[in-house]
Amino acid sequence: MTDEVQASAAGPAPAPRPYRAGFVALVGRPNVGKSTLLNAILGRKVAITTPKPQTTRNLIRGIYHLPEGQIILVDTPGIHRPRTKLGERMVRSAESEMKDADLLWHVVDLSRPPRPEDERVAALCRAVPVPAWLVGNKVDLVRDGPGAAAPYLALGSYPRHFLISAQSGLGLDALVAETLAALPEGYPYFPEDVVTDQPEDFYVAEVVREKVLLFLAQEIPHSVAVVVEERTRRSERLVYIRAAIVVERDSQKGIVIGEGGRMLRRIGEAARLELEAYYGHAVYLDLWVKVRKRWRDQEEWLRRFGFSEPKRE
Ligand SMILES: Nc1nc2c(ncn2[C@@H]2O[C@H](COP(=O)(O)OP(=O)(O)OP(=O)(O)O)[C@@H](O)[C@H]2O)c(=O)[nH]1
Ligand SMILES: [Mg+2]
Repeated sequence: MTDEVQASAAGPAPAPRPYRAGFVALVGRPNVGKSTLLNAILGRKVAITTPKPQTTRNLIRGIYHLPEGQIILVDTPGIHRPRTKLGERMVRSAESEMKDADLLWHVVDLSRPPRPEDERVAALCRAVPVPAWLVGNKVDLVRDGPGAAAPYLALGSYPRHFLISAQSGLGLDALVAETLAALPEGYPYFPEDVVTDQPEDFYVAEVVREKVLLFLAQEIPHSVAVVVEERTRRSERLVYIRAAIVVERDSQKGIVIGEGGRMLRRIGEAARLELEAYYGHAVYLDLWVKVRKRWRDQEEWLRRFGFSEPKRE
């Protein structure tokens, strides 16, 4: 009798929450803040971010671990009208990722009105049988968030929408919590200590490319690839890295090197400092500039630089 009274006073024990796991593709036009959002949720940098459009060129998976589940965030290249084979490949990789996801976040920049590329992304979201949520980013830059989101909501039929700032962190908790609740029940895809699927050399190359994008004028960055040619541990406290900055024309090589080598030193210094923070010890960064004529349109170079043709079904 006493037991019964106690049981009813405490209420029934809550059912254990099921474990959920799934893939969320972050899609949108260039420069809306997809990579910034990925890093903000993970709480560490796995993708480079810059104020220049078409920063991200590859699919980058970041795994967010929670006690009740695992959200695999897939950062994708911004969807744009491509002018090179590289651009075509970037856009195709983003588009093909959409149908494999459990959920799409159509990320938009609330501080700007919709552009044709946003309309294109909205159309792609409608075309796949995967739910798409509108994620209105950069709400820190607007006075009237709902007003800024309205023209974007009119582009498609989004069952949910969120106003967030990847930069300040506003709104991210709700986005993450609701996303987890929408994922299927299942088992973890990745072990708990894995935060990204990117190989170390890729990350190192990306850090160098980020500095190139930040320091060089508009057109050149798009012509640049960075390849790590050697990474050797010289001691417990020192890693040696030799990387090539590949450009498309001799004139660009001169600009990347700069007067008296000044630009290359600036890029190298900034990248080295960041890599030292990443490794937690000294890094010897050896940068070279190479010319591979029109590499962005040459199959062989695209393949060598890691932009293989995405698999077809
Ligand atoms: N004010 C503000 N700026 C932001 C926010 N999120 C991103 N940014 C800035 O927007 C710019 C683009 O950010 P990215 O994360 O590189 O954009 P992206 O969508 O990944 O771009 P692509 O890789 O080119 O497709 C950077 O300068 C960011 O600092 C935000 O919430 N508020
Ligand atoms: Mg990006």
